[in-house]
Amino acid sequence: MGVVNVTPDSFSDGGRFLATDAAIAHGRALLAQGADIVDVGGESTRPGATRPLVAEELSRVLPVIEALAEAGARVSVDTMRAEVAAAALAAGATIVNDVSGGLADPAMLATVAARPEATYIAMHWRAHSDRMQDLAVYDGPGGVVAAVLTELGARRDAALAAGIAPDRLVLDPGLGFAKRGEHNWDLLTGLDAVQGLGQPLLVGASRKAFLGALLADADGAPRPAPERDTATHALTLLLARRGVWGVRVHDVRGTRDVLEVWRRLEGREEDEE
Ligand code: PMM
Repeated sequence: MGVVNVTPDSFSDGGRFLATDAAIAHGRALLAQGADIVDVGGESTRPGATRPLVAEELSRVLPVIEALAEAGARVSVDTMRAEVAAAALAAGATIVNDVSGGLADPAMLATVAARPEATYIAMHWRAHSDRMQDLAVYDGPGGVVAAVLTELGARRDAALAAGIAPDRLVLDPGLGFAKRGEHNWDLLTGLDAVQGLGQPLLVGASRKAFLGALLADADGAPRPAPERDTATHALTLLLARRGVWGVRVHDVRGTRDVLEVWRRLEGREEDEE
């Protein structure tokens, strides 16, 4: 899944793709590089970000979704708003990527369930970006993995109860959302447990701050976002081997390269068995 952020303040694109035409061109480029899905988002979720008005979010994402769907792409909309999800599905998106897992908008689950052909991605989330890092506390037994199992399991149950089909429901542990660095590493280590929730998993690690911290320079300054792709690719390989459904990434070309190598070797390992 390639990221198409149509926001003025997305940390990794620096707002370069705000203009509709630039976002469409970026989406097309990601498809040409081998993205299976392009994920179009009009709300930045970086820590501390403020929310755009609904009309603003709609005007950012709809023309981009329309153009990319028309070009034959499988398009997802990255939104927490039922109104935006409904409009995006009408404009040609087939996947709703909701980082709040239905918590931000009480109408979301029913809206997606009303479109049986749509796939829903429910991410683990605790609060909007302005206060999510205050809630990055996992003191209970089993730490962050146990908490995510309980909280994401509840979102799975709510989505299924709302009528979303089990084969249309994808879960996401929500790296970086109400999580500190160590929490993300714990979740990556405990991914098998999250897979135990019984739904396919999407993981979004691409260029996130915990990788910047891992790769900090000698003075402790984090590695800048655009220079975190090699680390992202290392994680992608591990995630692919664990059988995740998808990875949400900025660098599609490099991701494809990693997956080609993995598939080639995986084929040989099977041949040898
Ligand atoms: N991360 C971001 C935005 N949307 N969606 C899902 N499902 N999972 C994620 O981890 C995720 C997401 C934030 O990253 P960005 O600002 O680089 O787009």
